Amino acid sequence: MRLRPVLAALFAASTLALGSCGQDPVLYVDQAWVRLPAVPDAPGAAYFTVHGGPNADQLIRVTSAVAIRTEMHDVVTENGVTRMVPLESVDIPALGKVEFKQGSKHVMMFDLRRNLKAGDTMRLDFIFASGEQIYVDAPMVAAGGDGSTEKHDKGH
Ligand SMILES: [Cu+2]
Repeated sequence: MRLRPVLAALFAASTLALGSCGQDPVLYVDQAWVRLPAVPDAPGAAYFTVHGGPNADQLIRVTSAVAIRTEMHDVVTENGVTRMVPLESVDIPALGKVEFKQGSKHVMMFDLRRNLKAGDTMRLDFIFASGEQIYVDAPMVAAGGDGSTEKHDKGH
C-alpha cells in the first residue's frame, strides 16, 4: 500500500499540501540536501529523491535563486575513468522512485551566492515535463559533509 508513506511525506513536507491532498498518490520530492563548495568559486551539489505520481513524468530542471546556473549530472565509469555527464532530463516512472545521491545522479550548482551557511536551508525548484513544479527547502551541509538521511542503505 503506497498511500501511507506518500501521506506521511506530505505531512512532513508542508502543511499547505494538506488542503489539496486527495486519495491519489502524488509526485513529490524528499531527502533533499545541498553540499556547499569548499571554496567560493567551486560548484555545490544537490541530492534528493523524486517519487513519481500516478503518471510517468520527466524531471527537466532543478533550479535555485541562489545559483546562477545548475546542471543535472550522472556519474559514469568507462575504462576505469570516472567522469560526470550532463543529463537533459531524467525519467520519473509512475509510482517509481529516482534517487539523486553521492557517486550517482546529482545537480551541480554553479556560482552560488557567497554568504550561504551550512545549517541553513536553500529552496530548490523542481520543474517537470508535464508542467508540474515542486519546491523543497533543502538543508545545506558544509563541504565534505553528508546530509543524507537514509541511514538504512547498505554501503554508499
Ligand atoms: Cu556534477
